[in-house]
Amino acid sequence: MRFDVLTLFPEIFASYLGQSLLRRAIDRGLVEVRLHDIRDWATNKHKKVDDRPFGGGPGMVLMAEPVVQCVEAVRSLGPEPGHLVMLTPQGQRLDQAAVERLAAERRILLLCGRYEGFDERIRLLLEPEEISIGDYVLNGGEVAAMVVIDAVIRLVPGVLGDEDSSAADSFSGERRLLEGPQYTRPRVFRGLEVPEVLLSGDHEAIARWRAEQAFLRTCQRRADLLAGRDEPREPRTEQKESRRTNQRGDKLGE
Ligand code: JDK
Repeated sequence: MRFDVLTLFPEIFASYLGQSLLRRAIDRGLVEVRLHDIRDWATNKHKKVDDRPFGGGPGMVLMAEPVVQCVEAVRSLGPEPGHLVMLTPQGQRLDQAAVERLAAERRILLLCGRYEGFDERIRLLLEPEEISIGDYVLNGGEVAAMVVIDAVIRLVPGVLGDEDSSAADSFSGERRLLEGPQYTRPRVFRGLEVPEVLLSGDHEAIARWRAEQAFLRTCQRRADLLAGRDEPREPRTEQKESRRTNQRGDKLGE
């Protein structure tokens, strides 16, 4: 999987790319990330890449020329043009289904903007897929691009040490439920004990308990994820009630 990141701030990516999981994936040739400075394609003598919006208004707009030139040049660097993704608050929300779709690409170009956004002609000429990572305003596309890379590379075979763990993720595979509680040593911490069933060695009972806990936690926190599923949903009043219970089903004091 190859990523080409087009940005005015390539240095933002350095520490993320040096992180061990990604470093190992890059060293093993599973993932490749190339950084391209959009400013290198500025044609004016001051290397200016932003300008005031026509019609007036606050802030500056990223100019079409350096961006379009940069995308065209970067596309021609590889054997295939690649799938162009523009990070923007106006895009389709990133979810695990979108991540899975992106993971099927061989080459992805991630276009990161700055200022108050992109000159519209960038969209009209390049027809990128526009992706938002959530309904809040970042200062630019770089952090969103790292989110996309981070989520996608988990699905690249061999990137995670354990081949199974990405398939078992909260939002991967068939389940699409939140995960239930997990515990590791010690068995008792500050008086809080690990649920008995997890120590029982009864693998069927453990699987049943985990499935229940995952369903319960999803009902309590993200009932929206259960919409359109076959399982019966709890009525509203019971849902409200279950917010005040802990994972064992005990009432919490108020
Ligand atoms: C790319 C620049 C900053 C964008 C306009 C918005 C209401 C008008 C600043 N998921 C997500 N969130 N944010 C981004 C993202 C932000 C970006 C860029 C991606 C490029 N910015 C920006 C738009 C505005 N402003 C709030 C008033 C201001 C992706």
